[in-house]
Parts: sequence; structure tokens; C-alpha cells
Amino acid sequence: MTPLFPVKRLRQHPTRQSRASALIAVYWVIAILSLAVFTSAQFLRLEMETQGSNQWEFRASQFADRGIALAAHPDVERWDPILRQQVDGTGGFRAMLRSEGARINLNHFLVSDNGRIILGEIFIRWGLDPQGAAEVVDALTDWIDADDNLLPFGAEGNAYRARGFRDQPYNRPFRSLDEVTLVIGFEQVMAMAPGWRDAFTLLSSGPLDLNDASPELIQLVCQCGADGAQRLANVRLGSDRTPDTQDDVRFESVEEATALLGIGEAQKQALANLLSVDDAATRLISIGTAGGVSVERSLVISGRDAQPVLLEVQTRVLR
Ligand SMILES: [Ca+2]
Ligand SMILES: [Ca+2]
Repeated sequence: MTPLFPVKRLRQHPTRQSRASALIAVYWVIAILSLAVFTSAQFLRLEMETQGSNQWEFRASQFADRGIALAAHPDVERWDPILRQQVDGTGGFRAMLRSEGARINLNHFLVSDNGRIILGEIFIRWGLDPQGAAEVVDALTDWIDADDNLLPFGAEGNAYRARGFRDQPYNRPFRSLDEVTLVIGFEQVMAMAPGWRDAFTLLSSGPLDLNDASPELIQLVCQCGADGAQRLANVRLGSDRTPDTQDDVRFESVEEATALLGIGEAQKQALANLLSVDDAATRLISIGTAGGVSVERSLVISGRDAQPVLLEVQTRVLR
């Protein structure tokens, strides 16, 4: 006969196992509860931070709007200290006035041979190879010209239909920079220069405004040396070498500005329709800051001094 002992053992064994399993289950429950409590605490903290951040963001946009209201006033000059204010202990604003002509007007540059050459040079500077740059410039031109005649490296209806887009290209000037992103090949530019939008506009009169364009854009458009473009930018700053102060120099004519660039007469002639010193559109930029959060409001208006027309509003939270 088999003694009872093994039976007892058999009975004892599962009991120990159950206890061990129960213990493990308890550990799991504790672990899961701890995780749940920890996660809830994290969510709560995140929620509170988001609430706080939203409040500061709202306050920062209010400050930014104060700057815009002042910058939009025709009697306020761009050097006026009223445009830079600490409002209270939480923050304030810093507003600027810039010519919209400081950016390259794509529609304007695409309708002249010299403008297209310059755009190609810009894309090469941003990292495209010469063939890629020629393809983008031709495709941009095909997009805005009214006909369906294909430029050597361009893209007209057939190319877009082959990709499933029956209504493209629009065969008219660009109405928004979002449309530019639809052009075949433009994804190369977006990949190489993520900040490409800041270099372009569709809202200026057309030519590059030498009173406000960056030295980099002046060098690219005027095809001059970096020292020439920097010389022009330094003259604009006035004797205090600081922007937005009362001694800033504004050029009265394109000739006055290009004389500083060290370029020949033939080149000045070639640039005749691509340069200006007094674009009609103004960009008002105001950065409001509150509790460490900054919000930038940017308005483009034409006719700021007489009958202003609002052309564009943009807002972005600066991180
Ligand atoms: Ca076309
Ligand atoms: Ca100055």
C-alpha cells in the first residue's frame, strides 16, 4: 500500500504553489496600482503644466497684440521705444516694422529671365545640385504660366495627371505659399531648406527692398560679394551700428544702395526690375512674452500710412 504521505505531499504542494501565486499576484496588483498612481500623477502634472502654459500663452498673445496695435499706427516710427515695452512683472512685447519687400516675391521673380536665374542660384545655395535647381525653377514657371507648353525641365498637365492630379498646375500666379508645395520637385527645396517660407512672399510689390532685405538675400539677388552686401547692411544701421534706432539710414533710391555693392553697370541694368527701396507692403512683427512663453504675431498690411489693407495674419508660439 502506498502510504498516505505522498498524498499529503501532493495536497501540500498545490497549497504552497497557491500561496506563492497569490503572493506574486499581490506583488502584481501593487505594481499595477503603483503604476496607475504614478501615471495619474504624471497626467495631473501634465494637465496642470498645460493649463499654466495655456494661460501664459494667452497672456503672451495679448502682449503681442499691444505691440501690433502700436506698430500699425502710422505716426509710430520703427525706432520708437514705445514698440519695446515691459508691461508688468510677467512680461511685455517687442514689435518691429519691416518691409515685405525684404522677402523674394516668387510670382515676380518667376516672370523674368534674370529673376529665374537668381531663384536657381538660391536653390543651389540651399543645397540643390544645378540640375535639380533648374528642374524646380522650370516647374515653378510652368505652374504659373497660362499655357501648357512644357519648359525643358518643367512640369505641365501631363506630369501632374500621371500622378493623379487632374487640376494641376493651376496655370496662374501663386496665391499662397501652400500652393508652392504642390509643384513637382519643390519637395527637394523643402527638404534642403525647412525655413524656405521666411525667404519668400507673394504680398510685396515684387522687387527686393534693399532697405530691409538681409545681407544674405542681397548677396544672392545682386550676385555681389558678401563684403558688399554687409557694407550696405552696416550703412543702414547708422553710426550706432544698432538696428531700429533713430540714426538708421533709409536709402532714397536703388542707385544710392547699389553703389555700395561693388557691382558693374551692366549688372545694375540687369537687376533694374528686381530691386526697390520702398515696398508698399509692411510686415508688423510683435513678440509678446509672459511667464517665459513667447508668441509671435505677424501682420502684413499695405498702405500703412494712408488706407491700410490687411493682407495676412500669422501667429506662432516660439519654443
Ligand atoms: Ca503652365
Ligand atoms: Ca541705428
